[in-house]
Amino acid sequence: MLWHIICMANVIIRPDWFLPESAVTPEATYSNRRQFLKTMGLGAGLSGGVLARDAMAAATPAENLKRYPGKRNAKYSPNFRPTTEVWGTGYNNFYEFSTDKFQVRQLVGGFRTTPWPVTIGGLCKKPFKMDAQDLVAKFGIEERVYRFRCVEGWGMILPWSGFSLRRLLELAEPTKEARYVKFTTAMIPAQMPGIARLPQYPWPYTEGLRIAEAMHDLTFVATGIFGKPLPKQNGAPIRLVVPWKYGYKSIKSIVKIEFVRNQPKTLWNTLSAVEYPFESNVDPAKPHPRWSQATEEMKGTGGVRVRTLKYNGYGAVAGLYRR
Ligand SMILES: Nc1nc2c(c(=O)[nH]1)N[C@H]1C(S)=C(S)[C@@H](COP(=O)(O)O)O[C@H]1N2
Ligand SMILES: [Mo]
Repeated sequence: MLWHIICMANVIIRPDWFLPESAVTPEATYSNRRQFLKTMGLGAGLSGGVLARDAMAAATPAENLKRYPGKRNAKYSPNFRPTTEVWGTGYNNFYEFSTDKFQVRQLVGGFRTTPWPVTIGGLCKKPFKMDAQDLVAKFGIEERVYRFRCVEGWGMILPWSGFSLRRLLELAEPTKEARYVKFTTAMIPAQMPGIARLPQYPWPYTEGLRIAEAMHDLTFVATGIFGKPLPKQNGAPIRLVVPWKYGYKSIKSIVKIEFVRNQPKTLWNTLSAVEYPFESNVDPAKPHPRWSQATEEMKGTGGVRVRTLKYNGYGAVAGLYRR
């Protein structure tokens, strides 16, 4: 509490990463602090600027709605024809709800995605906590049309809205000790009926990337798809999209991002390290124990199979793997 007051008095010193109080403080803490200031009789003693900042509301989903669709980033959007929205938002892997891809959409009704505080911490100088809607307001969104490749041998072409993960990570100023980034999905069994059906799984769902992979331009934080905010079945309100890796690396409904020293455990790697190696780059030459990876069925095409490309066609990442 004291820290907040000191901070607020120092209104002149605003580094680049300065964020309005309302944006960095989860709503509960925020209104508590107001109450605290009032009780202490401090509210009136502070400058008008502070009051103005207090009055600033955090971004709401309704306000953010008008940002969609984001401007398409041509660099990352070759002339692909996206998969139909019916497939993209109706055929989903999201085991917290169901292992039946057609069922997920029917089961997300009770899943609440606002408010949605996301914490960014671990080995960094400026850990922070921000609501997903404030992240959208802070970073803005652009659209990128990416190939998407699930390890089960199917693919889609999906128009995502969001921003580069790197921009968010840089805000936290990772230290030199940070070698990996770990991501964690929300675990709310009361709202996620699939969790109880898989009690042997090491929930919550976790994933990870090497820091250089996480900082790559292609690594995307998606907040929307098909020109709209993400539907819950696609991982609302924020999920990762790593287009050159198998789909399970693209973790949904993220609540925590941590800089860590050692390769983090991930849900799939813990269940089967042979089937789900940590790196998991798309590679048609490396068969999976259960699925050949040479080709993929493009969903929404009536069963067309196409040849799978190394790095899912994103050869630009090859430099990350040269030794
Ligand atoms: N939390 C969480 N994230 C997840 C999954 C999951 O079950 N839980 N499934 C993964 C897999 S296997 C795939 S293929 C993609 C599917 O994303 P989509 O439904 O948006 O196409 O999400 C990935 N992210
Ligand atoms: Mo997948």
